[in-house]
Amino acid sequence: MAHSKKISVVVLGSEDDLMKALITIILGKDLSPLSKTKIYDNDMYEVTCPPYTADDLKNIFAANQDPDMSLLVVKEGFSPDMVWQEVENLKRITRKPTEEFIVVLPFGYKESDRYPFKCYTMEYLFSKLTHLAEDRHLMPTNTSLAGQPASSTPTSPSLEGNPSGTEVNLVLLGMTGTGKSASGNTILGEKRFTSKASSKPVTTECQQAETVINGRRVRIIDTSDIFYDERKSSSGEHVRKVKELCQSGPCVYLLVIHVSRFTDGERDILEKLGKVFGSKVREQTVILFTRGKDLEQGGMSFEDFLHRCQPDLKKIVEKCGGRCVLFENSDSGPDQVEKLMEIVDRMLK
Ligand SMILES: Nc1nc2c(ncn2[C@@H]2O[C@H](COP(=O)(O)OP(=O)(O)OP(=O)(O)O)[C@@H](O)[C@H]2O)c(=O)[nH]1
Ligand SMILES: [Mg+2]
Repeated sequence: MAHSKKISVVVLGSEDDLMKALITIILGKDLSPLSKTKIYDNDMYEVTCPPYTADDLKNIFAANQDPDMSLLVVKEGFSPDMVWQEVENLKRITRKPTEEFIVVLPFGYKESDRYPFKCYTMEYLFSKLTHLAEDRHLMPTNTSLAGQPASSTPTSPSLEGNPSGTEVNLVLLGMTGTGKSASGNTILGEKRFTSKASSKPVTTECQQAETVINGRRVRIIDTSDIFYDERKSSSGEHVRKVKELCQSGPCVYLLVIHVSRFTDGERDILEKLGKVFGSKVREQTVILFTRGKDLEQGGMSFEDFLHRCQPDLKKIVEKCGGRCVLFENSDSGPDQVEKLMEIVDRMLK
């Protein structure tokens, strides 16, 4: 075990049972009875759970000037306004900025723009904690948080080299405006990438965000349209960044295509991708069609669409082994992500 500084976490709130449950999961050990004066720890994390009074809060933040994470635990059915007031109160007492306090959403809650405070879903919190520990080289060699195997062996961007089978990089590729960022947000279950209607490219830098789906750590890599202006040196730079991010595990490309707008520029997209990511790219690609509602409104099923679509598009689907999925990002139900992950799981086997 390395001798790096442990990750310090402060757990706040008035819901003792929930706070105890959270700390138990973080540390992987029973804390009975929960004491508010103790520091609980294991090899990676150091958790404090101070009494929820102004004096105690002042003390803990004075003693522990810079905790890595300050979590506010709330219960199911919480009122966003009340929680916001609580965060403001914490800010006032501790003199820390409001972003310092992360509200931990109860299981099953999704992050939403309507919350006026910074919040994490449980899954996102645990992936964040795992990453902090990895960055600080605190992870044991074969286990990570919540018993998931760790994943530090670098591999080339391929489907192989994933001994643990618990992680995957999903790279969103495609032309500008097709819905790459929107699809990334759908997979993440929260709005992390900027997605909007625009006459010029919205995403100009490669970005990443992580989630956990069915126990698998999924890193979403959102890209700009790498072929938008191939003459620019930035195009090569984007490709380099994507390849670098994909070193950490197996990689599946999601080629995003607008279901009712297949353009000339997309006809030879697999060949173009082959040139930059290697000839095996089609074996690693799933076609992700967006705007599923367009088909619904036209009274067409996805199967009909695939059957009747333009021959060039049909060829692309065939070259990718028929692996395709239909998304409607304006109505992001879990089914579409489940279908995608079934395909991804099959590819990784
Ligand atoms: N109705 C509907 N709109 C969508 C869907 N997917 C994307 N959009 C909209 O299409 C527009 C462009 O989406 P983005 O996610 O920004 O597209 P992008 O591929 O990331 O674009 P760049 O970042 O410019 O490369 C936004 O207004 C989205 O809301 C979808 O499935 N249904
Ligand atoms: Mg984008």
